[in-house]
Amino acid sequence: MSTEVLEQESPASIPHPPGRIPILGDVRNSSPRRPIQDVMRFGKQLGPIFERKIFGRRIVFVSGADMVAELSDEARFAKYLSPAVARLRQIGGDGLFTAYNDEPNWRKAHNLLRPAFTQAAMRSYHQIMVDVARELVADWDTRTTVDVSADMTKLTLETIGRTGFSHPFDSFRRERLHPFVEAMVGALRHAQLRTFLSPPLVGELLWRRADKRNLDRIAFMNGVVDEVIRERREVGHTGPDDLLELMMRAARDDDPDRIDDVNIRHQVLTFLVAGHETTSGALSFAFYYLSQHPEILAKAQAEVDEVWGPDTGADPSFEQIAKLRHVRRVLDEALRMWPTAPIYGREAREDTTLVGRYPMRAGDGVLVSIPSLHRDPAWGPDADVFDPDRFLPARVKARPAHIYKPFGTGERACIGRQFALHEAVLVLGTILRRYDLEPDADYQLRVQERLTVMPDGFRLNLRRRRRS
Ligand code: MNH
Repeated sequence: MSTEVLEQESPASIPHPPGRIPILGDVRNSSPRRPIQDVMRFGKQLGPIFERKIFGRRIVFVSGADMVAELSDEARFAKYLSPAVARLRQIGGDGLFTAYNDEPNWRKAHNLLRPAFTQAAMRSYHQIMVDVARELVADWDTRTTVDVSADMTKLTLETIGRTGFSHPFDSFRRERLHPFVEAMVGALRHAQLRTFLSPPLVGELLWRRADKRNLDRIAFMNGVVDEVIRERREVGHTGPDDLLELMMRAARDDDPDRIDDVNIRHQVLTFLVAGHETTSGALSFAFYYLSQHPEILAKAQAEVDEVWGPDTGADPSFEQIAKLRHVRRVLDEALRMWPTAPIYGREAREDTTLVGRYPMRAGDGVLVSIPSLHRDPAWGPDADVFDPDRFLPARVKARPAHIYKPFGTGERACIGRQFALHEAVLVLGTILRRYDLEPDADYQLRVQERLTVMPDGFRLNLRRRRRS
């Protein structure tokens, strides 16, 4: 199942989309601007495992609950870098997200940064997250209609900037998104198109201009990061440790896990991107589904009122966040419908056979389509329906263990999971306590893709809640 082998014979039992064309492969009925939604559609047609061949490069997609359960076995499988993620090494290098398993900087950075993701660390970020949510509210108080994805992006960039690097991006003082976001979105889109618009369709030469523009974007992002690092060297740091301080101190102290300046830059860039793009999508989808389900919205508002008390301007405490159980289930369910980092790869450590039927050689990789896994028959017949009560503890326990993977799996699973959940529940609670949400009556969900997924053009109409 090597993905780079030309014209390799494929095991007959793995289906592929209809209309395969010699040499070009499975390029019909596919859109390089919406590769995830293509994969979701093919999964529906072809079942829990299928392959796509794009100019001789064969990619196997898996979404069956039984297969994903096996792939979660860390003794047999490890993280595999999909072709799209491998492209992101231009940005993240051997930083945490894009490192190959055998690159020594992964373990070092993982050891160095793990303390920044403990419960105690979350506690130290809480007030910053509250402050950023307040800035969002101050902005929303002046508006009657808001662009949800754009504003969630402002919020999450601000949060990771301040918590991770003590660096504000002044997002709410800008009319437009920070230029860092524009460069990042452009770079993610470029990586997506570069992966799914294959060379014979668009010759290498035709990419020259787009590649050059992309290098400019990356240079711009590097400049933002270098400024953050330079500021730290000059101004120093006070207050609780942030991500940057953990890395800089290790370098100063000759820690065995110290990483060099180039790798620090890769980590900063990785966290600036991974730490906000996916959380903003998750929040945006949660708001979308809440706006579509008035009874779920009302229940969530009632919970916030009860647990946090009415909106008198008092901030929620750290402990009050995790008490919003229903709000948390809304978020879990939004991440089931639209896991915002929708694909992860797994490779075989040794020669093996997946579910006793699909042979894999050591190093062979497959891609898990998380949105398809999240609609596996094991979820029941109504998997396309938004229903937060699926995440009631008894119902979670009644399901197989490995059918919900919005944060990936194993040692390379998301390090920022608790961070994202704390931030997202805090923001949902803050907004639900203060506003009634109404969608534009004729809005139909469109999902835009840039390796991550995000609602496109979704606006909410806000009204301050009236209390009886
Ligand atoms: Mn996050 C890895 C999803 C929020 C930082 N993240 C992953 C993976 C998934 C993922 C899936 C595994 C990818 C793979 O196996 O190739 N992450 C999410 C989602 C959210 C999210 C759905 C929000 C919702 N992630 C965050 C936040 C941060 C973060 C917030 C940082 C503050 N994530 C990472 C890093 C990795 C990662 C770093 C790579 C971890 C590793 O390989 O060691």
